[in-house]
Amino acid sequence: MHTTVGIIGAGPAGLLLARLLHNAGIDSVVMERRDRGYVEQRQRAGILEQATVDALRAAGAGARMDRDGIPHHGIELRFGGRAHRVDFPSLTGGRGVMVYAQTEVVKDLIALQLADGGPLLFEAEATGLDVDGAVVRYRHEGREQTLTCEYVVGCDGFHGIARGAVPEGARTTYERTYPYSWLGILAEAPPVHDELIYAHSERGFALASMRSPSVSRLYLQVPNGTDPADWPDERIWDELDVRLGRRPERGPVTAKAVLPMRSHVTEPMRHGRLFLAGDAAHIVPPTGAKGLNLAAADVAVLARALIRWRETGSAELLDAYSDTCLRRVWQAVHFSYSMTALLHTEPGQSAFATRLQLSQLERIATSPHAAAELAENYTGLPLPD
Ligand code: RFL
Ligand code: PHB
Repeated sequence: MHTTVGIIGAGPAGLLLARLLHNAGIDSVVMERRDRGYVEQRQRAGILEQATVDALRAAGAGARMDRDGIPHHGIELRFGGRAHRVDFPSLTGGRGVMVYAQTEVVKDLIALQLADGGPLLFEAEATGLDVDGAVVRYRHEGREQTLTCEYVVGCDGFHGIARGAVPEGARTTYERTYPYSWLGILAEAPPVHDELIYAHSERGFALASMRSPSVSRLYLQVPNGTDPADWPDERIWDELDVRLGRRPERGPVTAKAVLPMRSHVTEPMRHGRLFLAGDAAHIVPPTGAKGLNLAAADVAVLARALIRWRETGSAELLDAYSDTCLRRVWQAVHFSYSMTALLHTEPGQSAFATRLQLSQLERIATSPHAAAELAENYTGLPLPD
């Protein structure tokens, strides 16, 4: 099989790229190692920046998001026994975010791609990559097969094969692991509040998010290596009561998982005819809600570069892809790191460190400049021209 752009991975990055290319008349093949049901049910992010909302609309995938997504204009910070609201529009010149789950984004993009897009192959695992020749070997329907392309895009997430296909001497990795994890639950219970609550507490961080008017998504900071079985539902609700400083309405817990946290960047995001996009190139801790949004920004930049190349023969934007993305990626890495450090309690944290956190939170609550720094980053930095 031959195509113009071979895309490995049908997460948000791969699916959105395929749509943007399809709408510009550029053919692609998407291969995904898991089955459709698995990809559509995988619980992950829930907050879309304005630029992501715009990219989904531009891809023709905005209809259900515009109907069912919940626009949010702020978040609540809780610390030292009080609550402070950060108002996004007044601090950012009118920007906000959209609460619309990654599962729904993925479902919308898959439905469109299967209805009128190029091939989208499930249970098709890329097993090898020839970067110079742009050849992908993959296993599908029990057979080893080969895809040749003009360009290959690794949208295969942190555990994919694309990043490893770049020779070690040609890439640099920057990484940090954090000394805590998140225990995340999905519950059939109305949201705790009409906006997200990010809570600092000496017992650890807590976050109250939502998926719909009847489904809550809630997180607790827990030690690394925590077994979810040690957290029966009652214990989770009791701990949320204490850390959030209010009593969420309780309901059946339908999913429970422990998520480790890391920051990771691989540079450059291109080698020969291979491009890396999304989690394949970078990971951030979820505190700033940036992972999915960075993936969407990468492929918006890449789609524009591929369209320019196809229309004019110029590879100028493709050559600039890695530098263009990395500037914005590092801003998000820094923001996610800062917000994580501000709100979590390290094992054995000193009273001094806790006072510094509280004083920074106080600064955000009292200085429009400090609050604007948070609001601008949270709602998303602009995409490069
Ligand atoms: P994805 O979504 O990981 O998609 C990669 C896809 O590639 C497939 N794949 C392969 N396919 C073919 N051949 C191979 N050899 C392959 N190897 C892998 C995988 O099956 C998968 O379908 O990456 P993408 O598209 O870059 O999107 C990135 C986002 O998914 C990610 O940044 C966020 O979900 C991160 N993240 C969160 N971000 C937030 O902003 N808020 C959150 O609450 C949040 N929760 C999470 C998360 C990431 C998690 N992971 C990766 C452990 C919770 C979890 C559990
Ligand atoms: C979520 O709804 O899953 C979510 C929201 C905000 C975050 C992280 C996760 O910062």
